[in-house]
Amino acid sequence: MKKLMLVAILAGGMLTLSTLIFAGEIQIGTVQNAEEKVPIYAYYAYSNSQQIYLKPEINITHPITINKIRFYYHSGSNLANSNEWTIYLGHTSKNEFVSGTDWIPLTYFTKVFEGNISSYIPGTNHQWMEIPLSTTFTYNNIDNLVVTVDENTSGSDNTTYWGAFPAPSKFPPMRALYCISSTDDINPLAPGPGTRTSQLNAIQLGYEEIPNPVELTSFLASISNDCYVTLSWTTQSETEMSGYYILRNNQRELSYAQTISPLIAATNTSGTQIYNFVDNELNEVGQYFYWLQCVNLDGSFEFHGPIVIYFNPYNYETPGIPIVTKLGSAYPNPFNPNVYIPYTLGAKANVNIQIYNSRGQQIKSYYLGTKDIGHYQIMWNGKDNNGHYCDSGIYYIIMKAGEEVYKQKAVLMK
Ligand SMILES: [Ca+2]
Repeated sequence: MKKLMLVAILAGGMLTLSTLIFAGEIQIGTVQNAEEKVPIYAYYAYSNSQQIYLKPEINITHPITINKIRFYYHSGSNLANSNEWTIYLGHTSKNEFVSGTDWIPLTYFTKVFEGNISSYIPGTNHQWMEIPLSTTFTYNNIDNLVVTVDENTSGSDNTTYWGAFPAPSKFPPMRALYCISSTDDINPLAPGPGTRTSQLNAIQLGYEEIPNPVELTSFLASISNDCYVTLSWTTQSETEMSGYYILRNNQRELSYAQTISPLIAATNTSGTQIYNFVDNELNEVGQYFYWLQCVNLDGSFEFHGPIVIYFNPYNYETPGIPIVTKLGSAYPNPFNPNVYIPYTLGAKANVNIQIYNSRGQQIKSYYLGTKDIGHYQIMWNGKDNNGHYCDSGIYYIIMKAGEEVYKQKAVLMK
């Protein structure tokens, strides 16, 4: 059983996914006017419209996956001849339509609804009309949003009004464009010349909850007696998770941190799950930063951390835990040409350290004399007793403390 010598806990305590997304609704625009032309112009047999909603109006902090749209049904007919709608959502960098032919091509739009909206018409005036989308659309929260509605039922209805904004101004930006036909069903891919208006529909967008793939409740690092760093993390629920990677850097900089673990497979259990990964590659004294990468099945991922530890295997002073005599792991390993050899003494002892090559020849000796209880290290400069640099290869480090003998090895790699 390893005793924990040091525990570093992430500042801030409990972690949750930074991109946690809840189901929600947003409204764009406040109903100020009654507008007959958009999204559909019921007084004419066929109509088609595009409206641009600006990113600041949408005013969200992260991308959302839209799954319903509501238009404000102000007043008018039951749309008996205006009920076959096709709705497209898309992105644009445009802020307005500069002419009656400045349609935004539907090439990259998503057809989110196609069908009869009769059942969605509110029973009374001045209500929101909710249309559930058959295909969701993820708004990127970078561009502006375009809503296109194409009406395909032959015949016309009495004028029908929709809630709109803003209040009229003298030089309003023209962010809506519509066209009508009394005879021909309009092709939304090539609508023909239309008319611009500054009156946009007030709309509401519903967006779906994206299940939180993992809830992480802790991410800890500890250093054991044998100088290994153990990273452990606890999850409360996992769905659609592929697994985890541990990354490390000696600076607080994720962009060039090194991935030091294989993919540690997730269990995808709903209960508490504890994971551990042991980093046994540290050998240089210093600060180390660790990150946990959570990888979802779809390949998307999140980083957590960093947590920081100070690694100094030669300077443990833990009250109540007696230190034992041992020869520590040489570092760095492989080395060239200098290598540090740590050791601790649990009792006062006469200490010698000898270094042997792979042929069993003693090539370097340190007669260190009598030492008190404590932590020590020596540095070997890679030279033999004659002052010559040694060749690449495995070297055995033998420490004699009193009557006890301890052994380690290190690789000189030039
Ligand atoms: Ca019609």
